[in-house]
Amino acid sequence: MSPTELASRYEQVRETLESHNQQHVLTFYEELDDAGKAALLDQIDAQDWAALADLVQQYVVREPDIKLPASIEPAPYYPAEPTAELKTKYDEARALGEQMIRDGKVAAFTVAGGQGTRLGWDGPKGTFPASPIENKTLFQLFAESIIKVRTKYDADVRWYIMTSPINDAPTRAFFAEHDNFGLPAEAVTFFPQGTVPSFSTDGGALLADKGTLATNPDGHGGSLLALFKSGAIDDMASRGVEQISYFQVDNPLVRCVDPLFIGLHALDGAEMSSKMVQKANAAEKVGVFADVDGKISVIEYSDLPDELANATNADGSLKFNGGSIAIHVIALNFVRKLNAGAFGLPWHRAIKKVPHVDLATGAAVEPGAPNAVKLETFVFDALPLCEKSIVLETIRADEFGPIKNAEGSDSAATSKALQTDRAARWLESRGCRVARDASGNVEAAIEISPLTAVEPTDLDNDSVPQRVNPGERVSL
Ligand code: UD2
Repeated sequence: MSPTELASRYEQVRETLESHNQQHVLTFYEELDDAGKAALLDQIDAQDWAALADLVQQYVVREPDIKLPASIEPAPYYPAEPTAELKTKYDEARALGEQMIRDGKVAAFTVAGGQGTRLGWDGPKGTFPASPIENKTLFQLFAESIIKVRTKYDADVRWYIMTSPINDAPTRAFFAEHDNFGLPAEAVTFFPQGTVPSFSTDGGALLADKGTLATNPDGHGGSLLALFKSGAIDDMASRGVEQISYFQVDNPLVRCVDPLFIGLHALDGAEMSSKMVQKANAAEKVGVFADVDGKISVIEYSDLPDELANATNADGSLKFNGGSIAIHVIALNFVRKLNAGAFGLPWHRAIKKVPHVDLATGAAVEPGAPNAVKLETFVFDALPLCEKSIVLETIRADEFGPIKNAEGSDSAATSKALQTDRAARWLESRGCRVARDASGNVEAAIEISPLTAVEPTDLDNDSVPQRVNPGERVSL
């Protein structure tokens, strides 16, 4: 770009920024070389500053008002174990789900764009070693589950992975380095999610360095936009995919592609469906499923008034018992529909530590305490936009053992114990005697590769040991 072109672009950009009171992001413009100047102008131009100005007013400079809907009831759900009346429907749903997988109508989809700050892992979260004996990474466990489904159903199941601009290159490199863990290269597609500027609490966009706006990924809700914008939806459609099996990168116990769940969702003609677990207790920090003005919704735990969180049924059980574990089936057509109009999920505000440049001195600031507002959208906010949505209960110990923290709850240690326990139960269901202590804890380490089994019935009797003794390490 010639100096005159650069100068005229600069003027346009400055005017736009001034009209939204964000001109400070050009403070160090003159210190940049021409390439740096052009890159900063490009980044600024790529933002919709008028829309951001609204967001700043609504979400950044003050806490948004939480409007509680008039009617909130617990959401209806399909129980994990079918009642007598539902037995036939579950059988039919499972058969339908299996047929859809065989017919290539289902794709697996992982949201892996998060920053994983809580875990303190230096790299994409999916590269974290997660399994109890073999130390397989989260990505390897999912890849092997998908390989198992592909072979079991002789099906072309594709895997789409949403990264962020920050972890896209290292994620792709990790897969390349490991030959996609045995999946054919064409079966794995990566695409980065969108980002939004991070703001100081007074509403000013922050600079990450003198020539770059500080930005953050736009939340897992951004997946519904990125699936479309990246061309992933068109790619899926060209292969005959109709349903997307959505899961998070942090849960090694997840059933990546579940025929029963997919089948129930399809049989009921749902647009986006969810799995739920019984909440561990009233105070557990998970969103709850609710029927809000006739629509299935997830209400964030922080938005659920205490009297509702603590409300009980006549038998003492929690009234709002359905915890959201972020496992969904999403119809391709629903993603298209969302993107056909003005796409809009509500934004959520989080106060986080964001390193930035001090505008007065140009020095880099590493904040010791949360200093900035990050805006994100949540995928479950699309649920109330569905014509039809179902919820299927799943057993926590079977399908939810996330790794979120370095220590304590939801850590690698708790997840590995849950993985071992599930493996033990699968072996026990096939007649194996597993050493357990008086409290029922497994006294050995057990790992069942997803290549061996993604459900207990995949285990063949010859490979199931007769017993697992205390202290043994058994890897199947
Ligand atoms: C989420 C849910 C919570 C419960 C829990 C289950 C929210 C607000 N809360 O909590 O209700 O269901 O999961 O484990 O969602 N991600 C992206 N891009 C982003 C942000 C996140 O891909 O911009 C991915 C991230 O890589 C991870 C997933 O979304 O796979 C969850 O992100 P999180 O760690 O922020 O969610 P968490 O644990 O607060």
